[in-house]
Amino acid sequence: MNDTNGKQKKNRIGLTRTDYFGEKSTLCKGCGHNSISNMIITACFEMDIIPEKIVKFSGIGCSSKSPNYFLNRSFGFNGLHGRMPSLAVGALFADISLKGIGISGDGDTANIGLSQFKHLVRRNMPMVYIVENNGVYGLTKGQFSATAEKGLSLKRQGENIYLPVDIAMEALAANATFIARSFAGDPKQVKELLKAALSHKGTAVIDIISPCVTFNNQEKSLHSYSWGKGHEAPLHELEFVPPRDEITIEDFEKGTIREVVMHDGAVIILKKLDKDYDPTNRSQAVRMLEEAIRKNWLVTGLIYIDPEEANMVEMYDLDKEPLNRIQSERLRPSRDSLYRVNDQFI
Ligand SMILES: Cc1ncc(C[n+]2csc(CCOP(=O)(O)OP(=O)(O)O)c2C)c(N)n1
Ligand code: SF4
Ligand SMILES: [Mg+2]
Repeated sequence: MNDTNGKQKKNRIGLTRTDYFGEKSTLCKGCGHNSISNMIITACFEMDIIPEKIVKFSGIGCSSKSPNYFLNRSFGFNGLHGRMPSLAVGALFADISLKGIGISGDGDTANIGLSQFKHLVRRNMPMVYIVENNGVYGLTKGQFSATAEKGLSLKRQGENIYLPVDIAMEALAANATFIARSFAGDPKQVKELLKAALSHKGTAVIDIISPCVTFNNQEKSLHSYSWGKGHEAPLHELEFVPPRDEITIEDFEKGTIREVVMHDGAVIILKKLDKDYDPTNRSQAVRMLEEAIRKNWLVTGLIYIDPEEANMVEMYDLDKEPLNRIQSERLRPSRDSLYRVNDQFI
């Protein structure tokens, strides 16, 4: 991104987009995961995020390698397969000055890590939880994952005989406060959802259909580029307006928009398409997901949001000073206070 003098454009904190880069990706060319990493870079750059204020987490998988490919200046922790949520809970509880970005795969989240995922979500940790969903275990050469559709037939795997797990539905059942679905082939929507997710105070789950071009990209597969391109059905057109920017209503036709005000004052603007969908209505979200599952619809957009529900930091009423910065002298009870406690039991 260059300005009119050909110089790299800077954001409000003086950083260029390059300052948000990671290492060069070693994933296959055309893998959906690469496109998501690019959108994370752009969203963080455009939101003027200080990279050192982000902490990255992942489990195991091609998807879980992705944190290496964005935000080199942020700390990151690559954990065990399916165990990223417990890592994230510990780290974000210890340092409440950080925002988490977790990258997982469909195998990492919907197979081995399903219970970890659900407990993270119900604790409403302040983090973005991205599932790069391709219906297979890419890293271990394309076995069916729990999100693969029944009847999917792959060259070396035969036919999948099981019904799939729907990540958005699982998140809803676990009382997630932000649930979205997108498609790696729709980078604009991915970017706007990422911005909204980064502004959410609790756990923001984004299930992104992210095709594995090596093991699961045949035309009829529900996780392929061609299926996504031909069948994506957005619930709304979505735009994120940060708290510092004014909403200019002339940009939108009155009566066709719905605004969701976030806790930090940012606004998500949802332009109605043919459907009149309200993402703050939980029962409408359940009905819509049920119908989408039944009819194999790739419904994308903001599925559900509750911007006010307390996150884990608020539940524990933690002090503003992060626990990991408090010196041991202040954490350790004084000799006098210990005597006072002991005296109560004499
Ligand atoms: C405890 C454990 N079991 C199995 C594995 C082998 N394994 C590594 S990655 C992976 C699945 C990755 O699939 P997914 O999360 O969908 O990521 P993708 O590679 O498709 O992006 C498996 C089964 C492991 N590393 N650890
Ligand atoms: S094997 Fe599939 S998921 Fe893994 S990098 Fe290649 S295209 Fe991506
Ligand atoms: Mg996968």
